[in-house]
Amino acid sequence: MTITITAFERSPDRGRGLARDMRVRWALEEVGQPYEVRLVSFKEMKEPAHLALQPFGQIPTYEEGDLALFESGAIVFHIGERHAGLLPVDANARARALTWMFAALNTVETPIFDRALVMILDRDKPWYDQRLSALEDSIRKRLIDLSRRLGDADWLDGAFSAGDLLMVSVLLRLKGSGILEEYPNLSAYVARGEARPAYKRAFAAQLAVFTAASAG
Ligand SMILES: N[C@@H](CCC(=O)N[C@@H](CS)C(=O)NCC(=O)O)C(=O)O
Repeated sequence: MTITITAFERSPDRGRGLARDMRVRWALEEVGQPYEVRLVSFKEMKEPAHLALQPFGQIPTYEEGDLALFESGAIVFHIGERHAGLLPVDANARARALTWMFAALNTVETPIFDRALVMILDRDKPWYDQRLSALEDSIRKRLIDLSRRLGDADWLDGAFSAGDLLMVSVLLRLKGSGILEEYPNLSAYVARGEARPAYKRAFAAQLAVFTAASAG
């Protein structure tokens, strides 16, 4: 059955691979599943056809036969459940991988994404510097703990899993900010994720969309 995901017709990140279709592309590449991409404009994302798939009018979505999913974490989990390569077979190890998926999305992504939003939307506000600094403090709190837990391991819990895929995806938004670079083992962790062939294929595919949109 064909898998179809949605992605931005023209990603605001200009092909840096930060939009959340990237993590779904990466998961599909890790498990070797071919997929098609339906590109949507900001206008189309808020129209009934897309809202039927994604109630909040966002990307990514995932369709496979009569199954339609939204939420990048749920999609990555589904891919991991259906195909070998992203979730351990051992039940306890699988539960721990799921825990890291939630940790990435609930605990680590939240302040990182809030910082990105504030930097885009609130630069002209009188409280901008204070808010940015508070968010960066919250991020550092998370990174200190994550860095300590990772230590000198390659991945968070044994072999690479969907937990690492999401954690690396979330941390990538900080690359080049100077904050991630304060934690050399986390920088190296992110680089290990980016070095995976599946990541590279996914990144190239999303970049090709941006390049084509810019040329057109
Ligand atoms: N929690 C959702 C967030 C989805 C999300 O924020 N998507 C962004 C792109 S990365 C989007 O569609 N933004 C446009 C909008 O919200 O209007 C997920 O993980 O799938």
